[in-house]
Amino acid sequence: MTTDPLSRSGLKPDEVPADFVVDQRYQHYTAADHDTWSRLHRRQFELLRGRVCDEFFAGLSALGIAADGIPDFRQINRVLKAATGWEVVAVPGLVPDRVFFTHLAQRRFPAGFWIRRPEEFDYIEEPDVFHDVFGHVPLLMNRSYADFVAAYGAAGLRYADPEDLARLARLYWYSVEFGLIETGAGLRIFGAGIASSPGETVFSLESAEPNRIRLDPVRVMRTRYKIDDFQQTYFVLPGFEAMPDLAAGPLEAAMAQARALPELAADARIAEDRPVAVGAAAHRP
Ligand code: HBI
Ligand code: FE
Repeated sequence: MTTDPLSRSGLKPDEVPADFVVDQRYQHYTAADHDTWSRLHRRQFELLRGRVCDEFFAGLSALGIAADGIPDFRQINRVLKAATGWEVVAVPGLVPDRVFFTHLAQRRFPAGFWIRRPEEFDYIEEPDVFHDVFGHVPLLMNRSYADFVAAYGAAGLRYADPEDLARLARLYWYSVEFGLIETGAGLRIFGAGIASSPGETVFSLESAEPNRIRLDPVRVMRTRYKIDDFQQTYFVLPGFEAMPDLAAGPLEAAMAQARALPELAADARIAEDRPVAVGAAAHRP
């Protein structure tokens, strides 16, 4: 964690408990904050039509994550908790890895409660409420995604070696953050880092530049990633039921294979890769 987690939240250190969970302070949002949310929501909703998987729109709708303003986490949680046992908790920003893993393992999704400033409309580095709630929370209604994210948290608590943790984080990065998925209607987005970014929404599906290859856990765990630019490789799931198995046995088997093989650059191509064609049915509403 490189940035000061409190810098954007307006909270003082003594206002943040050990688990980093704070009140959303819903009444503190200004009209300008809600307007930023509305404009971000409208733009992404329009752009995602025909580009994001159906489960994403189903989740937005079921949870009432709408353009009319920043959602109240209490309202989201009424529906989410009953559906998959998950809840959204407010945090000041990036939290330490162990704290993050512990929340996920217990089906609490830590969401930044503050929203980007108008001058950061197109891009921010830290996760704000738009990235976390618009990007991640809809798919927590999907059983496979919900189980995967909880298993990721539990897995994070089983590893201590920084290189193992880096390999594990790549599995999350290339699926939950930047994953693509094959559907009957063509290739679709499901990663939150893509779904909350207008530029990457188009780039990930339509650019000729990046690799798009079938998600293989060992291949993913070997692949470094860029945090300050569009991805050079997208991994494609054949369906949500094919999310990697992060239970102790299968994960450790994949981890052992990845440890024994060289790391790969973000734009690497290797002989075993199974490229996925964008296809004529993709990205048209
Ligand atoms: N904290 N709030 C928050 N959100 C994240 O996505 C996050 C984090 N802390 C650590 C982290 N992600 C990653 O480095 C982990 O996947 C290890
Ligand atoms: Fe994220």
